[in-house]
Amino acid sequence: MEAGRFSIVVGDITQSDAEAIVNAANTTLLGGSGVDGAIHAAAGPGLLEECRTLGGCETGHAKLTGGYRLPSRYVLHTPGPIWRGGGHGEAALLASCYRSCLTLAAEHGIQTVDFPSISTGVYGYPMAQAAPVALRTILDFLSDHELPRQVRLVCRREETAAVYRQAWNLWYAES
Ligand code: AR6
Repeated sequence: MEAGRFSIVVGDITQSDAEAIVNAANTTLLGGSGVDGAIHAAAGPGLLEECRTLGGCETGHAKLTGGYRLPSRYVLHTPGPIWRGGGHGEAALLASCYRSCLTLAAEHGIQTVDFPSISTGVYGYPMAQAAPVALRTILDFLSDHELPRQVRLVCRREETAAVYRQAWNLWYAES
């Protein structure tokens, strides 16, 4: 993979200038709290109207909508797994969220994608365990695909970014 295609940043994903941002949604796709609430608030009512037509989304899958009043042109909605101790396929489902979003982005010719830290808020996935799954899945995808050209992990808090950076350093040390 070309250096510079992936980065970890601290910020508010609703302000992102990426072509697509990812929403850590729930299976109804009808909004909620956390980053989901922030994205719907910033996008305005048009987003919810479009989401109502989608018939929900399974955990680990993804659906694409417009970005409405967001700076981003698209939103990729993906419901992450709820943490139930780790023995219920959570890691595979979390990896599937990242892969599904990246696959959908590539299919639509999307050049730049920003992800939040899926499942690590309301859904309770421990950060230290989510970070290596997220990292490995994104970096594996980028090494096999030309699109998206650039992917960022946008963390609301510096502590979250630090956990992802540590996982990234470990990934480099191992590969
Ligand atoms: N920009 C970037 N990251 C953010 C922002 C933001 N504006 N706001 C929060 N985060 P969560 P989940 C971070 O709870 O665990 C909703 O109700 C936050 O600090 O938003 O996948 C949905 O409808 C955390 O690190 O998503 C579902 O029901 C990360 O985003 C449920 O929550 C994810 O936290 C999904 O839970």
